[in-house]
Amino acid sequence: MMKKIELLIEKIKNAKSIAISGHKNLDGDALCSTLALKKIIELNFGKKPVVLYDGNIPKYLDNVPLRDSVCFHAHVPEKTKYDLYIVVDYGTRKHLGGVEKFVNSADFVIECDHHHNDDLVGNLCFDDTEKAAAAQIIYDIARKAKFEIDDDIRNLLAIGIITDTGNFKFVHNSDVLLDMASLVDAGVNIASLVNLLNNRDKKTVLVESKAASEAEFLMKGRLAIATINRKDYKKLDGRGELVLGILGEIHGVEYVVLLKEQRENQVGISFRSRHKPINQIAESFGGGGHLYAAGAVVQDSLENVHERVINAFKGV
Ligand SMILES: [Mn+2]
Repeated sequence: MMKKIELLIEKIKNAKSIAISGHKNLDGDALCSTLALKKIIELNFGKKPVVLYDGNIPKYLDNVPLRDSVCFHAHVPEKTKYDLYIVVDYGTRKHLGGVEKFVNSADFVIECDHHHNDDLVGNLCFDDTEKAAAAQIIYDIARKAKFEIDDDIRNLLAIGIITDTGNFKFVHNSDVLLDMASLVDAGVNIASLVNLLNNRDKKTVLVESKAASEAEFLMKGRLAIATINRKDYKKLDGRGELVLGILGEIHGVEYVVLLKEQRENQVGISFRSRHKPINQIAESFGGGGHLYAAGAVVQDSLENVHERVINAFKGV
């Protein structure tokens, strides 16, 4: 680990241009761990990395520190070449979206991720699928390298952890709680960060509540399937975490599936599971993710995807 950190430090020191990105359509961890890393590099190396993104940043993240310092990828000239590209919480190559061309053309790529992925983009990898959030990997590097960190960085790392654990509901080991404890000891206030995140758009909350109230229950109530059609999808901000959360709270529900009709013949699927790993089902749809929370994007009609999902759960 120390050898890898030495190489990371050397690469940052020698880079004239540095870019950082998470996955397309950012969530709290993707946004906040990239912003935390940006600030760490600014504080410790006096350099100004750019955080590039593709897709949407949900409104509930509007008030996170340094939110305004991200740059939409299409605002950067196509031929721009970076000496160093750091991808954090990126998932897989295809989740990079519009920033992939910049990652491909960079001289050196470092990755810090906690997703399962067989096609790594990094020349130097700080990957750990045991981590609940990519923010923990950034925190780990910062501590081992003895980097200076400030309140913005601590709050950003804490938000990455809070959002990826669903306010600590998806914690599977104490490791993430120990990281949070050390952030709290250094001044992070969890209650005020949770409050800062309670900032959702009314339209999306109403669309998500409607999808939850119209959900169907199969397999004797063990499988809940909710659908957001194309018209409502336009009002959705984020991935539909509320629908997944509401249905997952119901007694007897083991699996929750959310189908989002993103456009004609394109459906985004989110899978959640209480006890059994669900990532293999997501992979059978060409997607992936974590053991109990995974997803896929399928080029097919909503009707067909709905039927295929039901078939995929036969025998589960
Ligand atoms: Mn993450």
